[in-house]
Amino acid sequence: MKDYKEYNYYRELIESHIMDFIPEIEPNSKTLYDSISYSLKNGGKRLRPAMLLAACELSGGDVNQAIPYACAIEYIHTYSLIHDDLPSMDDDDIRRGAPTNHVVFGEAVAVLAGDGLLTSAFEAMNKDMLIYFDNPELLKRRIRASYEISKGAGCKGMVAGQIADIEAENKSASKELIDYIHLNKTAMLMVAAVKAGAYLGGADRALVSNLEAYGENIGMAFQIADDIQDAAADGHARSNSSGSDSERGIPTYPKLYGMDESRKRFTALIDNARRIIAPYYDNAEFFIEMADMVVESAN
Ligand code: GRG
Repeated sequence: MKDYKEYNYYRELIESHIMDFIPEIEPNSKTLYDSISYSLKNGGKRLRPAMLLAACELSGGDVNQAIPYACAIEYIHTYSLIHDDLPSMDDDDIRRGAPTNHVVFGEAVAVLAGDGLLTSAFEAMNKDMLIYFDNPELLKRRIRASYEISKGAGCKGMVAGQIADIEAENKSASKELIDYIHLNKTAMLMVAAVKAGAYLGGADRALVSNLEAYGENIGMAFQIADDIQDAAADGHARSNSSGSDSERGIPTYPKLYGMDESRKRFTALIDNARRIIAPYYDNAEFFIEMADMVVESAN
């Protein structure tokens, strides 16, 4: 992998704060803490919080003040992976090369770890807002950021995508439906990350809407890259026990469009993302790196 300078900077910043907003250990709830900590420290790429911090900085904000929101979005992402891996959902035994949360801690604890992470995300953001009661402008930015994160994660975002995904299993999905699933399940949390960062940094309307468009294009490309990787890995030894989305009857781009057309659509989305961010070149190094990383992941 190339040396992604800005990405590495944001990633390291998040690593050093990732446990900051997880409530302290109490003997009676230690298992919950251990289970949350297991998944939070288990080598995620931290893409969404890095997007949030980079958007904040591009908008003129101070990344150190955006840490609670960056951690919140990673907590939400981590909960979604723990729940997605459960036997009642994707039933995966391995994530990031290690046993999934429910394999180590049992299903009930894994459900609660997800619940704890989701709740801690809002606790972290709300606690930060309390500091800004006397500064309506800075408080407004934080409320907007938190609202974007709630929307992207919720019933008109990631959770909506997940239910559509589950219901589409083993059915013939239309092209509209697969776009709905990909947009909501994967892209909306990335859109939320950049919009939240933009609001925190005080972006003007044009920058908010450009970052939103970037997030949507890169998020869709990210999910199609995942589909392409899945399709390429079919037939090879896989790193999880339950097989690829395609093997499990979940609609994917290569299944609906074929590999060549999927790659064309992927490239068009990446080109869009690069075109949207190009005018900010000097200040948008991370977003250029991220497009390169997504391309790398599809090859
Ligand atoms: C349970 C409400 C709920 C939603 C689950 C995240 C998700 C929705 C499903 C995961 C299925 C999946 C693998 C989708 C592909 C896109 C995706 C979210 C990949 C994982 O994101 P990365 O690569 O993860 O950023 P890391 O491991 O780096 O944190």
